[in-house]
Amino acid sequence: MSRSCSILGAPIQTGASQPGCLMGPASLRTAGLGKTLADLGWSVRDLGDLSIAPQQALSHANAAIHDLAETRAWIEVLASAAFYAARDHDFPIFMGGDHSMAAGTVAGLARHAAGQGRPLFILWLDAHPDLHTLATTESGNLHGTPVAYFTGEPGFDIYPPLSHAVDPRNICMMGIRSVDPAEHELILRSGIEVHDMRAIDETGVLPPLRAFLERVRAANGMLHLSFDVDFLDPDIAPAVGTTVPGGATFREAHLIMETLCDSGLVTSLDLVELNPFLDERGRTAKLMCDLTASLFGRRVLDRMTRSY
Ligand code: 6HN
Ligand code: MN
Ligand code: MN
Ligand code: MN
Repeated sequence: MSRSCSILGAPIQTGASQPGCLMGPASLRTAGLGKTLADLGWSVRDLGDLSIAPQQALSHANAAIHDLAETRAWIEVLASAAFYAARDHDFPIFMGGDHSMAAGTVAGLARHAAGQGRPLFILWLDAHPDLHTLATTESGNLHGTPVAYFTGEPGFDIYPPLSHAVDPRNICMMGIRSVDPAEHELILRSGIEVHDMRAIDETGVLPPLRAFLERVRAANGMLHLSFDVDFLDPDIAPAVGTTVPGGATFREAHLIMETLCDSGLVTSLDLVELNPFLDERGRTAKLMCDLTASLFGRRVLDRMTRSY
């Protein structure tokens, strides 16, 4: 029997400063994400797009924060939808939408994992650690906050209550190259494993990835991949509002996805921050589809031995 995956759209853009991410799910569908996975032998169910009701404005002591009520509502619907998608499918995919949505998807997945009696691990591919609290964000863009929220940092009383926090030691970040001072402090304090681009330059992607996968396997963990488009170098992935030079190359990104596929350990995926308004003839959407295909089993040649 083929394994089942679901694709669910979250057209949220209130966590970002620039509009456009709300078109992300439509762009990924147009690039053929569902068919690509079906062609690889997966049974694919498109669950459509989520939405939120109109919200009354919420204010916060940090006046920089914008669209708090809408983003909070998205997190709430996503946490519930992610829990059920993980219950009903082997491999749920969440199509963003800006990265604030990971506050919801990871919260729901952590609840699902706890119900299975398994720890949840997170592989965070991003130029940014997204580790601001509501008190420390200076931009007020809530896509900079999901990791602080789902690891149970204080100061998120206005977000939906978190049923199960993720242990910071179960998080591995790769591709990081833009860190604000408050985030830096939290990295040092929390024990999150962070491989910045300098580390990737020095070792390549495989040694840190393999070491992390060993930890996931040893703990019988579930593994969620949260893939922010800006992990990639802007030269190959221009459709993102927060470009930072010096990102992952085409082959580094594919090698990560191929290695994750070989490991068989990944259980869910966020594809976030795609802003189709900034794309060039759909190339970023197509690249994200191709990278997902590598994660779901597309390969040039079969290997005799698995060597993740
Ligand atoms: N993302 N650290 C910056 C901020 O505004 O807090 C950038 C956040 C980027 C968030 O790319 O998902
Ligand atoms: Mn499941
Ligand atoms: Mn991000
Ligand atoms: Mn980012």
